[in-house]
Amino acid sequence: MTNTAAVAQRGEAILGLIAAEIQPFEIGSTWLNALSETLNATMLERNGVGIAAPQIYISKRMIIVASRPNLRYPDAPDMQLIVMLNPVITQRSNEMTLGEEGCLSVPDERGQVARAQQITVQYLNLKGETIVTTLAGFPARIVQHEIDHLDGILFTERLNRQA
Ligand code: K3U
Ligand code: ZN
Repeated sequence: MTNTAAVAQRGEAILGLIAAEIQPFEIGSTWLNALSETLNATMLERNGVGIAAPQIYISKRMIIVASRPNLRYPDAPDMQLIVMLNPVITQRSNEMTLGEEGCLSVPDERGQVARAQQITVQYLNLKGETIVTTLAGFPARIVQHEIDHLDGILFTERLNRQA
């Protein structure tokens, strides 16, 4: 069984850092694969739909996206889990959409955040292949939330307080 990790909580310095790019020599390494397993196990244990490495005290640009239907987003797609290394949003729609977000690092708060409705994201998978994919709706929201973690931003800094 894979180990889970402690999750950094709001106020801890690691959540405010810009995470480091994953270097080519790290791809395929035992430790990078183990990091993705630990991230996944930690996300599943806490019933999340995404997680970023800085949330488990590793300041590296790795995220996991795991959209599934839920109470707030009953029509969300049930996607295979995606591990993204060095993700970059290369296009975002002008159309924005408000939606509820939560965070494993901020367990006592939820709120409405405006995000691009559709994005194109480029990343490396665990094999080091470059993937370009376009996502809309809830999966696009998760990716934007997780990339914010890589840039030291919490959803609480983006809350739409009028909503
Ligand atoms: O499952 C959660 C959820 C919360 C609000 C709406 C739908 C689902 C728990 S919070 C969650 O899974 C975060 C995980 C985090 F913080 F580690 F990144 C991901 C997330 C939830 C909702 C919108 C965007 C991102
Ligand atoms: Zn979060």
